[in-house]
Amino acid sequence: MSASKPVKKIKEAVEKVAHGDRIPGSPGSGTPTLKEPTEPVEPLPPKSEQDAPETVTPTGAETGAPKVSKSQQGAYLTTSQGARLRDTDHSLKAGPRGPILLQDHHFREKISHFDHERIPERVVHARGAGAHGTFTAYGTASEITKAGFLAKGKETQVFVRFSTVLGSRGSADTVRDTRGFATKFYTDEGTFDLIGNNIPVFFIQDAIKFPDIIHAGKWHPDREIPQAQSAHDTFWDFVSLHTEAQHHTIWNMSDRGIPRSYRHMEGFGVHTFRLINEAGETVLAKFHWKPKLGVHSLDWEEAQIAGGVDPDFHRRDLYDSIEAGAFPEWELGLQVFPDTEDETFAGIDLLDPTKIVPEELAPVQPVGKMVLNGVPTNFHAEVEQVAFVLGHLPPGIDVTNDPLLQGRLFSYLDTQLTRLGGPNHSQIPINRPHAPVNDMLRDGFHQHAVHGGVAPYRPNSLDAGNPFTTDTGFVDTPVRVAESTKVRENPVSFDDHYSQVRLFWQSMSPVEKEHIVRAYTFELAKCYEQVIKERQVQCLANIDPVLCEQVATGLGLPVPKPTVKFEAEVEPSPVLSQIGGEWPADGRLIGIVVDPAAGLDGVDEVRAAVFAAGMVPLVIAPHGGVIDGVTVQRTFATARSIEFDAILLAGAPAPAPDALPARDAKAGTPSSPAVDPRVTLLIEEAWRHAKAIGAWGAGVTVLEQTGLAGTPGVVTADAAATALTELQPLLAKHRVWQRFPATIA
Ligand code: HDE
Repeated sequence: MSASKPVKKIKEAVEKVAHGDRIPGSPGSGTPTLKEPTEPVEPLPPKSEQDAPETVTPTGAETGAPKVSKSQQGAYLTTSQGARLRDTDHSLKAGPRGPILLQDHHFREKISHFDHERIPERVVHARGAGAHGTFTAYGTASEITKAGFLAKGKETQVFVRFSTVLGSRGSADTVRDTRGFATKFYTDEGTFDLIGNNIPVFFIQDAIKFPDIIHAGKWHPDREIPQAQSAHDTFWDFVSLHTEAQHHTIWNMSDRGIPRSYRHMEGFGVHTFRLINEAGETVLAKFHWKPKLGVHSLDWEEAQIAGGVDPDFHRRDLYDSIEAGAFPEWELGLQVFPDTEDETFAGIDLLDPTKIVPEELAPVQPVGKMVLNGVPTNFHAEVEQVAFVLGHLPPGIDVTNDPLLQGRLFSYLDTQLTRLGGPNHSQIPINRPHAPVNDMLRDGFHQHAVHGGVAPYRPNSLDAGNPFTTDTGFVDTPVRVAESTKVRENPVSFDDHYSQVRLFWQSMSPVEKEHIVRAYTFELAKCYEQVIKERQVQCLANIDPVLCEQVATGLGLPVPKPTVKFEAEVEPSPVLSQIGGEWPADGRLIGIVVDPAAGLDGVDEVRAAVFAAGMVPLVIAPHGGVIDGVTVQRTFATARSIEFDAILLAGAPAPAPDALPARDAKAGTPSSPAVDPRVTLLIEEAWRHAKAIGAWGAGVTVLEQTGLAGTPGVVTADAAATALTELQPLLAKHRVWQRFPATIA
């Protein structure tokens, strides 16, 4: 390649990419034409300007991500010092067959930098995905907090990172675990980090026990298995001995432990915070994120299949939905309580992070809306390097004495020191505040600022006394600390470990109870130690006799008597159940199975209708390419039902002669099923996971052959559009709940 040739634009190549030439067989594509260029060319256009394949960008909507080149900046490869390079593919050797010379600076720089590309993964929440967005305040909180970002109409940029807790960076998304939901609000008055979870309570009441619960939940130290699982002895050993963990554990064992997507999760600040208004008046408050799409979970079998078929299931959903223009959306809400001396509400200790305040007693009041509309440009720079720190609070929001919260105030700043290599991690682009910074922090590893001035101290006269403090800044609320003795103790009110676990169980619908029973039974059956199973079953006896009896039966254990006596019956909180509502179907995925031989009548029409309803259609055919002008997005080999929220059948062919033996083949007897067994599997799985199924035309015959026609949530119609219309109300309910057996009242 000659270095002297002028840079030539490769408009044609770019246009080909933009029009889907990367999808072999897409309309007008012919043979893929993108080849390695042989002379300097301009890099490909920024990601946000490219039309990704039709499957994920139906609206072509703009994302909020910064517009930078997907490739490097500029045409010529250089060293880190800007020296242009002539060769990067051959190391400098003493002759073509000789050893590499130490003198090869480019080799050493390239390999050495590569050797250090990874940073330590987070000790917890290592596996995550993040996105950019905007928060817009309703102004409804202005009377209780002076936080400027909550003033009416105020827009604030945000970055959100979702995560699992236990697994390593490369672990599967759909494991049963708590999910992190951490939001960085880049407010004008300094960054606010709201670091929450999708479960409103925590395992422990005092931060000093965090290493214990995490050592118990993570892999066993001798073999480093299992990965991202709580279904093992050490986890159940700890939570059965340490009964304050039982509340969080039942949430994990419920469907909340396996969310359908990040877009379908609630978020909770967990702790009680203190809000301060302009007049200096205070209230206590809990933060809640309410998803626009409602809370929706996976079925356990679905989650397990996804772990193998698509370990990036949640990450992919987040990015695909943003690129599809179905921007994930949440309302931020507050539960507000008077700031009384005893810091309780309705008898519930607000400083105990293992307790909720039922929404029926303190409704969640909406204070703003968050929309995520930008995917990261570079995962490492943004998602890996983002550092959430609990002490990042703007004026108007303060902490309480919750002992878990107090400990976290130390941990988050501390952990970044090793993870991000020193004290200047706030200077990393994703962590830079959008408010002007004028601190007196100096030097240290990775210092990027070139600080002027000679007096980074106060008071000074040499820098004209700058910088000054101001009364409009952050004020630590003058809260009275009760005169007391220095002790290592909890308040007595923290001793109740069971009443709210019972409350949660009793708030579930029969189907959800069934799922909880199965989850406990599965997880405990994975333990080797009998004594651990027995101890946890004893804990279940203290929660509810039916729960205990069902799990004990599944494990083949005797049913113990409760050791805890409830003074009064608990009041259920129906709002905790995921079932019964109807929600928008934005960005839901509809698989459309077609039979090329039968023709694609109505497919274009139904695709347009799916798009118009804000959902994404994916055409599934026996082979890839374009059939009757319609691009195939999944083949029978790549489609699994976990990906789709509903299946529409336009038709399905009989299996090809070289297909795998059919499911119902008897030994030695060749079988010739009428429908391709992969389609049968797709439909049967969708049915088992209580998803809506519809058919028209030749598809109706296929449904009849599977024997599922006429069962709940399976609709048939003469025309494609009618089939979709009948499917939509089922999607709004998330699942066809009556398909799940529910024997528990
Ligand atoms: Fe965390 N937690 N945590 N945690 N946590 C971390 O900070 C810690 C707790 C949560 O996407 C770490 O930067 C202690 C509760 C999320 O980057 C670390 C205690 C809640 C994330 C840490 C808790 C959370 C973290 C690891 C007990 C929900 C991921 C990496 C007192 C309200 C943030 C890091 C991200 C991450 C410590 C308990 C949520 C080690 C000591 C309760 C969402 O600092």
